[in-house]
Amino acid sequence: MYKFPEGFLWGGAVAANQCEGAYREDGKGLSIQDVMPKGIRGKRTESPTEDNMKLVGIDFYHRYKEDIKLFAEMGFKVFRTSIAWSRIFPNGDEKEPNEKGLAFYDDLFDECHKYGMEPLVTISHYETPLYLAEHYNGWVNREMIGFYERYVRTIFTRYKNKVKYWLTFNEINSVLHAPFMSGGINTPKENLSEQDLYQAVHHELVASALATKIGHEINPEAKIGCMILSMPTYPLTPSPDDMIEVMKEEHMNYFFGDVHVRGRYPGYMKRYFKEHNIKIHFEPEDEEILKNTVDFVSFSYYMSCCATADKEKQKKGNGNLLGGVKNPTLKESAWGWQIDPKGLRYVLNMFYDRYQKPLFIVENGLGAVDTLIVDENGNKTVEDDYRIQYLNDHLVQVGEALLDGVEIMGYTTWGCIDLVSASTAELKKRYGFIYVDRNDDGSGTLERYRKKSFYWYKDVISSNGKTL
Ligand code: BGP
Repeated sequence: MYKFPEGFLWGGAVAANQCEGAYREDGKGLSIQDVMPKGIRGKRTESPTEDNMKLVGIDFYHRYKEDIKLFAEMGFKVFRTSIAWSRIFPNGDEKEPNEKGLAFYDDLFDECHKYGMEPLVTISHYETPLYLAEHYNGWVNREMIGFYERYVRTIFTRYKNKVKYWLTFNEINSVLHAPFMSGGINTPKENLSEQDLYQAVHHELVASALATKIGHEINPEAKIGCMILSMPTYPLTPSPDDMIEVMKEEHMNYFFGDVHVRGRYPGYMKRYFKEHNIKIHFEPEDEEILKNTVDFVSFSYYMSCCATADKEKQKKGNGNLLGGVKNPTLKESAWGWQIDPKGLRYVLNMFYDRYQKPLFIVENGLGAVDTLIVDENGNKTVEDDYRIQYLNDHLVQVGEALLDGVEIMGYTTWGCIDLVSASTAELKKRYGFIYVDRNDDGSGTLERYRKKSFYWYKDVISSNGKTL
Protein backbone atom coordinates (compact mmCIF):
# COMPACT_ATOMS: atom_id res chain seq x y z
CA MET A 1 0.00 0.00 0.00
CA TYR A 2 1.26 3.46 -0.88
CA LYS A 3 1.19 6.47 1.38
CA PHE A 4 0.24 9.72 -0.30
CA PRO A 5 0.80 12.84 1.79
CA GLU A 6 -2.07 14.57 3.56
CA GLY A 7 -3.43 17.33 1.36
CA PHE A 8 -2.16 15.69 -1.85
CA LEU A 9 -3.78 17.57 -4.71
CA TRP A 10 -5.75 14.96 -6.66
CA GLY A 11 -7.57 16.21 -9.70
CA GLY A 12 -7.79 16.56 -13.44
CA ALA A 13 -6.63 18.89 -16.19
CA VAL A 14 -7.97 20.51 -19.35
CA ALA A 15 -7.04 23.50 -21.51
CA ALA A 16 -9.43 26.24 -22.58
CA ASN A 17 -8.96 25.79 -26.32
CA GLN A 18 -9.59 22.05 -26.18
CA CYS A 19 -12.86 22.19 -24.30
CA GLU A 20 -14.48 25.63 -24.05
CA GLY A 21 -15.72 26.15 -27.61
CA ALA A 22 -17.61 29.50 -27.83
CA TYR A 23 -14.69 30.65 -29.91
CA ARG A 24 -16.28 33.98 -30.80
CA GLU A 25 -18.50 34.65 -27.81
CA ASP A 26 -18.45 37.55 -25.37
CA GLY A 27 -15.74 39.42 -27.19
CA LYS A 28 -13.21 36.61 -27.55
CA GLY A 29 -10.66 37.16 -30.31
CA LEU A 30 -9.31 34.38 -32.50
CA SER A 31 -6.52 32.23 -31.16
CA ILE A 32 -4.08 30.18 -33.20
CA GLN A 33 -6.15 27.09 -32.39
CA ASP A 34 -9.10 28.53 -34.28
CA VAL A 35 -7.13 28.09 -37.50
CA MET A 36 -5.66 24.66 -36.69
CA PRO A 37 -8.43 22.23 -37.67
CA LYS A 38 -6.00 19.32 -38.06
CA GLY A 39 -3.80 19.82 -35.02
CA ILE A 40 -0.04 20.03 -35.30
CA ARG A 41 0.40 17.81 -38.31
CA GLY A 42 -2.03 19.55 -40.65
CA LYS A 43 -1.73 22.98 -42.26
CA ARG A 44 -3.22 26.04 -40.62
CA THR A 45 -6.13 27.71 -42.38
CA GLU A 46 -6.61 31.39 -43.22
CA SER A 47 -9.65 31.69 -41.00
CA PRO A 48 -11.77 29.34 -38.85
CA THR A 49 -13.35 26.45 -40.76
CA GLU A 50 -16.35 24.35 -39.78
CA ASP A 51 -14.35 21.14 -39.52
CA ASN A 52 -12.38 22.61 -36.60
CA MET A 53 -13.63 20.66 -33.57
CA LYS A 54 -12.26 23.27 -31.18
CA LEU A 55 -14.74 25.95 -32.26
CA VAL A 56 -17.40 24.11 -30.26
CA GLY A 57 -15.09 21.89 -28.21
CA ILE A 58 -17.22 20.13 -25.61
CA ASP A 59 -19.10 23.38 -24.98
CA PHE A 60 -17.46 23.72 -21.58
CA TYR A 61 -18.01 27.47 -21.80
CA HIS A 62 -21.72 26.89 -21.28
CA ARG A 63 -21.63 23.63 -19.34
CA TYR A 64 -18.81 24.18 -16.85
CA LYS A 65 -21.18 24.13 -13.89
CA GLU A 66 -22.41 20.66 -14.75
CA ASP A 67 -18.82 19.49 -15.39
CA ILE A 68 -17.35 20.90 -12.21
CA LYS A 69 -20.14 19.25 -10.28
CA LEU A 70 -19.09 15.93 -11.78
CA PHE A 71 -15.44 16.61 -10.88
CA ALA A 72 -16.58 17.38 -7.34
CA GLU A 73 -18.46 14.10 -7.27
CA MET A 74 -15.14 12.35 -7.96
CA GLY A 75 -13.66 14.31 -5.06
CA PHE A 76 -11.24 16.55 -7.01
CA LYS A 77 -9.11 18.74 -4.78
CA VAL A 78 -7.71 20.67 -7.73
CA PHE A 79 -8.83 21.45 -11.24
CA ARG A 80 -6.28 22.53 -13.82
CA THR A 81 -7.49 24.67 -16.67
CA SER A 82 -6.08 27.52 -18.72
CA ILE A 83 -7.24 31.03 -19.35
CA ALA A 84 -7.78 31.70 -23.06
CA TRP A 85 -5.57 34.75 -23.57
CA SER A 86 -7.79 35.93 -26.45
CA ARG A 87 -10.84 36.11 -24.14
CA ILE A 88 -8.97 38.64 -22.00
CA PHE A 89 -7.06 40.49 -24.74
CA PRO A 90 -8.82 39.57 -28.01
CA ASN A 91 -5.94 40.65 -30.24
CA GLY A 92 -3.31 40.53 -27.55
CA ASP A 93 -1.93 44.04 -27.91
CA GLU A 94 -4.87 46.09 -26.53
CA LYS A 95 -4.38 48.36 -23.54
CA GLU A 96 -7.63 47.35 -21.79
CA PRO A 97 -8.91 43.85 -21.10
CA ASN A 98 -12.26 42.44 -22.15
CA GLU A 99 -14.45 42.49 -19.05
CA LYS A 100 -16.73 39.69 -20.23
CA GLY A 101 -13.78 37.35 -20.58
CA LEU A 102 -12.56 38.18 -17.09
CA ALA A 103 -16.05 37.67 -15.68
CA PHE A 104 -16.27 34.19 -17.19
CA TYR A 105 -13.20 33.01 -15.28
CA ASP A 106 -14.42 34.70 -12.10
CA ASP A 107 -17.50 32.52 -12.29
CA LEU A 108 -15.53 29.43 -13.20
CA PHE A 109 -13.15 29.80 -10.26
CA ASP A 110 -16.05 30.57 -7.90
CA GLU A 111 -17.68 27.39 -9.04
CA CYS A 112 -14.52 25.41 -8.19
CA HIS A 113 -14.33 26.96 -4.72
CA LYS A 114 -17.97 26.12 -4.12
CA TYR A 115 -16.80 22.50 -3.92
CA GLY A 116 -13.52 23.17 -2.15
CA MET A 117 -11.52 22.67 -5.35
CA GLU A 118 -8.40 24.78 -5.97
CA PRO A 119 -7.99 26.05 -9.51
CA LEU A 120 -4.54 25.44 -11.02
CA VAL A 121 -4.27 27.87 -13.91
CA THR A 122 -2.10 27.65 -17.00
CA ILE A 123 -1.54 31.19 -18.22
CA SER A 124 -0.69 30.21 -21.79
CA HIS A 125 -1.68 26.78 -23.06
CA TYR A 126 -1.16 26.63 -26.84
CA GLU A 127 -3.60 29.51 -27.41
CA THR A 128 -1.67 32.65 -28.37
CA PRO A 129 -4.01 35.29 -29.85
CA LEU A 130 -3.89 34.82 -33.61
CA TYR A 131 -3.28 38.52 -34.14
CA LEU A 132 -0.02 38.30 -32.21
CA ALA A 133 1.08 35.39 -34.38
CA GLU A 134 0.21 37.15 -37.63
CA HIS A 135 1.34 40.69 -36.81
CA TYR A 136 4.29 40.07 -34.51
CA ASN A 137 5.37 36.51 -35.42
CA GLY A 138 4.70 35.36 -31.89
CA TRP A 139 7.55 34.88 -29.44
CA VAL A 140 10.26 35.61 -32.01
CA ASN A 141 9.35 39.23 -31.33
CA ARG A 142 10.48 40.75 -28.05
CA GLU A 143 7.34 42.88 -27.89
CA MET A 144 5.51 39.71 -26.82
CA ILE A 145 7.06 40.04 -23.38
CA GLY A 146 5.19 43.33 -22.86
CA PHE A 147 1.87 41.92 -24.09
CA TYR A 148 2.26 38.87 -21.87
CA GLU A 149 3.24 41.08 -18.95
CA ARG A 150 0.05 43.14 -19.30
CA TYR A 151 -1.99 39.95 -19.54
CA VAL A 152 -0.45 38.36 -16.45
CA ARG A 153 -0.72 41.55 -14.39
CA THR A 154 -4.40 41.69 -15.29
CA ILE A 155 -5.18 38.12 -14.31
CA PHE A 156 -2.93 37.97 -11.22
CA THR A 157 -4.65 41.10 -9.92
CA ARG A 158 -8.15 40.04 -10.82
CA TYR A 159 -7.91 36.50 -9.43
CA LYS A 160 -5.63 37.29 -6.51
CA ASN A 161 -8.09 35.85 -4.02
CA LYS A 162 -9.27 32.99 -6.19
CA VAL A 163 -6.19 31.37 -7.70
CA LYS A 164 -3.18 30.25 -5.73
CA TYR A 165 -1.49 27.86 -8.19
CA TRP A 166 -0.23 29.11 -11.55
CA LEU A 167 1.76 27.70 -14.48
CA THR A 168 3.39 30.20 -16.81
CA PHE A 169 3.54 28.27 -20.13
CA ASN A 170 2.22 24.83 -20.97
CA GLU A 171 5.03 22.46 -22.02
CA ILE A 172 7.35 25.38 -22.63
CA ASN A 173 9.96 23.14 -24.30
CA SER A 174 7.50 22.11 -27.01
CA VAL A 175 8.15 25.36 -28.87
CA LEU A 176 11.25 23.65 -30.28
CA HIS A 177 9.02 21.12 -32.00
CA ALA A 178 5.72 22.92 -32.66
CA PRO A 179 6.65 26.61 -33.02
CA PHE A 180 3.24 27.79 -34.26
CA MET A 181 1.12 25.94 -31.73
CA SER A 182 3.42 26.47 -28.79
CA GLY A 183 4.96 29.85 -29.58
CA GLY A 184 2.56 31.52 -32.00
CA ILE A 185 5.44 31.68 -34.49
CA ASN A 186 3.92 32.26 -37.89
CA THR A 187 7.05 31.55 -39.93
CA PRO A 188 6.60 28.00 -41.28
CA LYS A 189 8.76 25.57 -39.35
CA GLU A 190 10.84 24.66 -42.41
CA ASN A 191 11.83 28.32 -42.88
CA LEU A 192 12.41 29.11 -39.23
CA SER A 193 16.09 29.56 -38.36
CA GLU A 194 17.51 28.16 -35.14
CA GLN A 195 18.56 31.71 -34.35
CA ASP A 196 14.95 32.93 -34.37
CA LEU A 197 13.68 29.83 -32.61
CA TYR A 198 16.08 30.13 -29.67
CA GLN A 199 15.56 33.87 -29.48
CA ALA A 200 11.85 33.09 -29.12
CA VAL A 201 12.72 30.61 -26.37
CA HIS A 202 14.69 33.33 -24.62
CA HIS A 203 11.74 35.71 -24.78
CA GLU A 204 9.47 33.07 -23.28
CA LEU A 205 11.94 32.30 -20.51
CA VAL A 206 12.25 35.99 -19.64
CA ALA A 207 8.45 36.37 -19.77
CA SER A 208 8.03 33.35 -17.51
CA ALA A 209 10.47 34.70 -14.93
CA LEU A 210 8.82 38.11 -15.12
CA ALA A 211 5.43 36.52 -14.50
CA THR A 212 6.84 34.75 -11.45
CA LYS A 213 8.15 38.07 -10.13
CA ILE A 214 4.90 39.93 -10.78
CA GLY A 215 2.77 37.11 -9.40
CA HIS A 216 4.71 37.09 -6.13
CA GLU A 217 4.51 40.87 -5.85
CA ILE A 218 0.75 40.82 -6.30
CA ASN A 219 0.20 37.82 -4.05
CA PRO A 220 3.14 36.63 -1.93
CA GLU A 221 1.15 33.46 -1.20
CA ALA A 222 0.91 32.48 -4.86
CA LYS A 223 2.71 29.31 -5.97
CA ILE A 224 4.02 29.69 -9.48
CA GLY A 225 5.52 26.84 -11.46
CA CYS A 226 7.00 26.05 -14.83
CA MET A 227 5.52 23.26 -16.95
CA ILE A 228 7.69 20.94 -18.98
CA LEU A 229 6.89 18.20 -21.44
CA SER A 230 8.84 15.32 -19.95
CA MET A 231 9.86 12.33 -21.96
CA PRO A 232 12.70 10.38 -20.36
CA THR A 233 15.17 9.08 -22.87
CA TYR A 234 16.88 5.69 -22.63
CA PRO A 235 19.88 4.53 -24.67
CA LEU A 236 18.80 2.17 -27.45
CA THR A 237 21.91 0.06 -26.71
CA PRO A 238 24.49 0.10 -23.88
CA SER A 239 26.98 1.84 -26.16
CA PRO A 240 28.55 4.99 -24.66
CA ASP A 241 27.77 6.78 -27.93
CA ASP A 242 24.07 6.12 -27.40
CA MET A 243 24.38 7.37 -23.84
CA ILE A 244 25.90 10.62 -25.06
CA GLU A 245 22.92 10.99 -27.42
CA VAL A 246 20.65 10.47 -24.41
CA MET A 247 22.50 13.20 -22.56
CA LYS A 248 22.14 15.62 -25.48
CA GLU A 249 18.42 14.89 -25.88
CA GLU A 250 17.84 15.31 -22.15
CA HIS A 251 19.78 18.57 -22.09
CA MET A 252 17.35 20.02 -24.62
CA ASN A 253 14.54 19.43 -22.13
CA TYR A 254 16.44 20.11 -18.90
CA PHE A 255 17.50 23.44 -20.38
CA PHE A 256 14.01 24.82 -19.68
CA GLY A 257 13.79 23.51 -16.14
CA ASP A 258 17.38 24.56 -15.40
CA VAL A 259 16.69 28.19 -16.32
CA HIS A 260 13.43 28.23 -14.36
CA VAL A 261 14.98 26.73 -11.23
CA ARG A 262 18.57 27.96 -11.33
CA GLY A 263 17.85 31.34 -12.86
CA ARG A 264 20.56 31.24 -15.52
CA TYR A 265 21.56 29.57 -18.75
CA PRO A 266 23.39 26.24 -18.37
CA GLY A 267 26.88 25.76 -19.83
CA TYR A 268 25.80 22.99 -22.22
CA MET A 269 23.43 25.41 -23.98
CA LYS A 270 26.12 28.04 -24.29
CA ARG A 271 28.21 25.41 -26.04
CA TYR A 272 25.28 24.45 -28.28
CA PHE A 273 24.68 28.08 -29.25
CA LYS A 274 28.35 28.61 -30.01
CA GLU A 275 28.61 25.49 -32.15
CA HIS A 276 25.43 26.38 -34.05
CA ASN A 277 26.34 30.00 -34.48
CA ILE A 278 23.34 31.20 -32.47
CA LYS A 279 23.66 34.50 -30.67
CA ILE A 280 20.95 35.09 -28.09
CA HIS A 281 20.27 38.76 -27.67
CA PHE A 282 20.00 39.66 -23.97
CA GLU A 283 18.67 43.07 -22.93
CA PRO A 284 20.59 44.45 -19.93
CA GLU A 285 17.78 43.55 -17.49
CA ASP A 286 17.32 39.95 -18.65
CA GLU A 287 19.92 38.34 -16.42
CA GLU A 288 18.32 39.87 -13.34
CA ILE A 289 14.79 38.93 -14.43
CA LEU A 290 15.78 35.30 -14.96
CA LYS A 291 16.77 35.09 -11.30
CA ASN A 292 13.07 35.04 -10.35
CA THR A 293 12.86 31.30 -10.00
CA VAL A 294 9.78 29.10 -9.70
CA ASP A 295 8.17 27.68 -6.55
CA PHE A 296 7.62 24.26 -8.05
CA VAL A 297 8.26 22.24 -11.18
CA SER A 298 5.34 20.71 -13.03
CA PHE A 299 5.36 18.44 -16.02
CA SER A 300 3.34 16.25 -18.35
CA TYR A 301 4.22 12.61 -18.65
CA TYR A 302 2.86 10.25 -21.27
CA MET A 303 5.76 8.18 -22.53
CA SER A 304 9.47 7.62 -22.76
CA CYS A 305 11.63 7.13 -25.85
CA CYS A 306 15.08 5.98 -26.89
CA ALA A 307 18.09 7.72 -28.37
CA THR A 308 20.82 6.27 -30.55
CA ALA A 309 23.98 7.47 -32.24
CA ASP A 310 23.15 5.25 -35.23
CA LYS A 311 22.10 7.68 -37.94
CA GLU A 312 20.03 5.04 -39.71
CA LYS A 313 17.89 4.44 -36.67
CA GLN A 314 17.64 8.07 -35.74
CA LYS A 315 14.60 8.65 -37.89
CA LYS A 316 11.99 10.16 -35.66
CA GLY A 317 9.24 7.89 -34.37
CA ASN A 318 5.58 8.72 -34.53
CA GLY A 319 5.48 9.61 -30.86
CA ASN A 320 4.48 12.63 -28.81
CA LEU A 321 5.48 16.13 -29.90
CA LEU A 322 9.12 15.25 -29.36
CA GLY A 323 9.17 12.16 -31.56
CA GLY A 324 12.08 9.92 -30.54
CA VAL A 325 13.20 6.39 -31.37
CA LYS A 326 10.83 3.64 -30.25
CA ASN A 327 11.68 1.35 -27.39
CA PRO A 328 11.39 -2.29 -28.55
CA THR A 329 10.43 -3.44 -25.04
CA LEU A 330 7.30 -1.33 -24.64
CA LYS A 331 3.69 -1.57 -25.81
CA GLU A 332 1.98 1.45 -27.29
CA SER A 333 -1.40 3.18 -27.41
CA ALA A 334 -3.58 3.25 -30.52
CA TRP A 335 -1.80 6.52 -31.39
CA GLY A 336 1.67 5.00 -31.08
CA TRP A 337 2.54 6.55 -27.72
CA GLN A 338 4.63 4.04 -25.84
CA ILE A 339 3.34 3.10 -22.41
CA ASP A 340 5.95 3.18 -19.65
CA PRO A 341 4.70 3.62 -16.06
CA LYS A 342 8.17 3.09 -14.58
CA GLY A 343 9.42 6.01 -16.63
CA LEU A 344 7.27 8.21 -14.43
CA ARG A 345 9.07 7.08 -11.27
CA TYR A 346 12.36 7.65 -13.07
CA VAL A 347 11.45 11.14 -14.24
CA LEU A 348 10.16 12.13 -10.78
CA ASN A 349 13.46 11.04 -9.27
CA MET A 350 15.50 12.80 -11.95
CA PHE A 351 13.68 16.10 -11.56
CA TYR A 352 13.83 15.93 -7.78
CA ASP A 353 17.51 15.02 -7.65
CA ARG A 354 18.27 17.89 -9.98
CA TYR A 355 16.02 20.61 -8.59
CA GLN A 356 15.07 19.75 -4.99
CA LYS A 357 11.78 21.54 -5.60
CA PRO A 358 8.26 20.21 -5.07
CA LEU A 359 6.97 18.48 -8.20
CA PHE A 360 3.48 18.45 -9.66
CA ILE A 361 2.39 15.91 -12.30
CA VAL A 362 -0.11 18.02 -14.21
CA GLU A 363 -0.76 15.71 -17.17
CA ASN A 364 -0.84 11.95 -17.55
CA GLY A 365 -3.36 9.71 -19.22
CA LEU A 366 -4.32 7.37 -22.02
CA GLY A 367 -5.89 8.56 -25.26
CA ALA A 368 -8.14 5.74 -26.48
CA VAL A 369 -11.20 5.01 -28.58
CA ASP A 370 -14.15 4.46 -26.22
CA THR A 371 -17.41 2.68 -26.91
CA LEU A 372 -20.53 3.92 -25.23
CA ILE A 373 -22.71 1.05 -23.97
CA VAL A 374 -25.88 0.71 -21.93
CA ASP A 375 -25.30 -1.13 -18.64
CA GLU A 376 -27.71 -3.47 -16.83
CA ASN A 377 -29.34 -0.50 -15.06
CA GLY A 378 -30.04 1.18 -18.36
CA ASN A 379 -27.31 3.84 -17.90
CA LYS A 380 -24.95 4.82 -20.67
CA THR A 381 -21.31 4.24 -19.76
CA VAL A 382 -17.90 3.11 -21.03
CA GLU A 383 -16.16 0.03 -19.69
CA ASP A 384 -12.71 1.56 -19.86
CA ASP A 385 -10.66 -0.99 -17.96
CA TYR A 386 -7.67 -0.15 -20.19
CA ARG A 387 -7.71 3.43 -18.88
CA ILE A 388 -8.00 2.27 -15.27
CA GLN A 389 -5.05 -0.07 -15.84
CA TYR A 390 -2.93 2.69 -17.38
CA LEU A 391 -3.65 5.21 -14.63
CA ASN A 392 -3.33 2.67 -11.83
CA ASP A 393 0.05 1.51 -13.13
CA HIS A 394 1.30 5.09 -13.31
CA LEU A 395 0.00 6.02 -9.87
CA VAL A 396 1.73 2.97 -8.39
CA GLN A 397 4.96 4.46 -9.71
CA VAL A 398 4.08 7.80 -8.16
CA GLY A 399 3.70 5.85 -4.89
CA GLU A 400 7.16 4.35 -5.46
CA ALA A 401 8.64 7.80 -6.06
CA LEU A 402 7.10 8.99 -2.80
CA LEU A 403 8.88 6.10 -1.09
CA ASP A 404 12.06 7.27 -2.82
CA GLY A 405 11.61 10.54 -0.94
CA VAL A 406 10.42 12.67 -3.84
CA GLU A 407 8.26 15.62 -2.80
CA ILE A 408 5.08 15.59 -4.90
CA MET A 409 2.32 18.17 -4.57
CA GLY A 410 -0.33 16.57 -6.67
CA TYR A 411 -1.48 14.71 -9.75
CA THR A 412 -3.95 15.87 -12.37
CA THR A 413 -4.90 13.42 -15.10
CA TRP A 414 -5.04 14.87 -18.57
CA GLY A 415 -8.47 15.38 -20.12
CA CYS A 416 -10.47 14.41 -17.04
CA ILE A 417 -13.46 14.96 -19.29
CA ASP A 418 -13.21 14.03 -23.00
CA LEU A 419 -11.93 16.94 -25.09
CA VAL A 420 -10.35 17.73 -28.44
CA SER A 421 -6.83 16.37 -28.95
CA ALA A 422 -3.99 18.88 -29.22
CA SER A 423 -1.91 16.88 -31.68
CA THR A 424 -4.61 15.49 -33.97
CA ALA A 425 -7.59 17.77 -33.24
CA GLU A 426 -9.88 14.73 -32.96
CA LEU A 427 -12.44 14.00 -30.29
CA LYS A 428 -12.23 10.27 -30.77
CA LYS A 429 -8.91 10.29 -28.92
CA ARG A 430 -10.53 10.31 -25.50
CA TYR A 431 -8.87 10.64 -22.10
CA GLY A 432 -11.79 11.36 -19.79
CA PHE A 433 -13.50 9.82 -16.78
CA ILE A 434 -16.54 11.47 -18.32
CA TYR A 435 -17.69 10.62 -21.82
CA VAL A 436 -18.91 13.50 -23.97
CA ASP A 437 -21.33 12.62 -26.74
CA ARG A 438 -19.70 14.44 -29.60
CA ASN A 439 -18.16 12.94 -32.73
CA ASP A 440 -15.58 14.15 -35.19
CA ASP A 441 -18.25 14.80 -37.84
CA GLY A 442 -19.80 17.31 -35.42
CA SER A 443 -22.74 15.08 -34.51
CA GLY A 444 -23.75 14.26 -30.92
CA THR A 445 -25.87 15.64 -28.11
CA LEU A 446 -22.96 16.86 -25.94
CA GLU A 447 -24.48 14.86 -23.07
CA ARG A 448 -22.04 13.72 -20.37
CA TYR A 449 -21.81 10.10 -19.09
CA ARG A 450 -19.74 8.67 -16.25
CA LYS A 451 -17.30 5.98 -17.37
CA LYS A 452 -16.20 3.03 -15.23
CA SER A 453 -12.93 4.92 -14.51
CA PHE A 454 -15.00 7.70 -12.92
CA TYR A 455 -15.85 5.44 -10.00
CA TRP A 456 -12.33 4.00 -9.86
CA TYR A 457 -10.79 7.49 -9.54
CA LYS A 458 -13.36 8.50 -6.97
CA ASP A 459 -12.21 5.58 -4.78
CA VAL A 460 -8.54 6.41 -5.32
CA ILE A 461 -9.13 9.97 -4.17
CA SER A 462 -11.36 9.18 -1.21
CA SER A 463 -8.84 6.61 0.06
CA ASN A 464 -5.93 8.99 -0.67
CA GLY A 465 -4.33 6.38 -2.89
CA LYS A 466 -4.84 3.35 -0.67
CA THR A 467 -6.92 1.51 -3.28
CA LEU A 468 -4.07 1.49 -5.81
C1 BGP B 1 0.09 17.60 -24.17
C2 BGP B 1 -0.68 18.91 -24.17
C3 BGP B 1 -2.15 18.81 -23.98
C4 BGP B 1 -2.76 17.51 -24.39
C5 BGP B 1 -1.91 16.30 -24.22
C6 BGP B 1 -2.41 15.06 -24.91
O1 BGP B 1 1.16 17.66 -25.05
O2 BGP B 1 -0.22 19.77 -23.16
O3 BGP B 1 -2.75 19.96 -24.45
O4 BGP B 1 -3.59 17.56 -25.43
O5 BGP B 1 -0.57 16.48 -24.59
O6 BGP B 1 -2.11 15.16 -26.25
P1 BGP B 1 -3.12 14.83 -27.40
O7 BGP B 1 -4.28 15.72 -27.15
O8 BGP B 1 -2.43 15.15 -28.64
O9 BGP B 1 -3.45 13.41 -27.25
